[in-house]
Amino acid sequence: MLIVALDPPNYVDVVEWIERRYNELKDIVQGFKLGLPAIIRVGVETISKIFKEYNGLLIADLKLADIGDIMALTASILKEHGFNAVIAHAFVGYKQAIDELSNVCKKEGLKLILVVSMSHKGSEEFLDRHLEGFIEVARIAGAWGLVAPATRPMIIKKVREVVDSEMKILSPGVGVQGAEPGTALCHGADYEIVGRAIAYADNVRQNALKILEIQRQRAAKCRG
Ligand code: BMP
Repeated sequence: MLIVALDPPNYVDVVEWIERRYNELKDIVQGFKLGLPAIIRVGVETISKIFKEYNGLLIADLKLADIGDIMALTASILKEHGFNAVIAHAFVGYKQAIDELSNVCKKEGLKLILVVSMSHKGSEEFLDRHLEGFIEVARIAGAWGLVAPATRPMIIKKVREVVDSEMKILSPGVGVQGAEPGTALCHGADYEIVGRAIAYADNVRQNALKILEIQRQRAAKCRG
């Protein structure tokens, strides 16, 4: 299961860049994730036009980390513009923060995804010390999914052992950040998030197919 992060580089026509990748990949991946590099450059209005016909996961990755009212307002705006999932940080806590965001997500039919650990080294400095607490926030909030790093698969394993099997685990860090395709899936993730290894390749579709095949082979081995 594959989600492609569309983070357009500088000096490209962003609309054309996103459209091309969307058209080349939409029938073979489960979803797309757009974050600040795409959203601040073309805005949600334009993004909603590009993905108008899309039925897969369309994740707004603004890594929300604010008071509840403002995250809730942001989530409604994103929903109005066609996104069907939003990512927020769990570290802001439940009360007057994730509780309010979660209520709006439920009301609007948005999937709430909470970051419990990250793929870069600095995640060990603060975030990872509170992993259990963040998982608890996600559990109380009834989050749809969690972000946990493909670069440190033992964290995924730990998360999978304690969360409900219904809760999805989405794992970035595959490709450029070093994790091999399929490793996160073998440790309990539901989706691997891949950005540059696909979106920056000369042949985007061919690279995505290659990654899907490696995922398939590795998952077949580890799942027996
Ligand atoms: P790439 O495969 O090009 O490294 O991109 C990874 C994507 O996942 C980026 O959009 C990044 O913002 C996101 N991400 C991450 O790399 N690590 C995390 O812990 C959380 C993320 O959302």
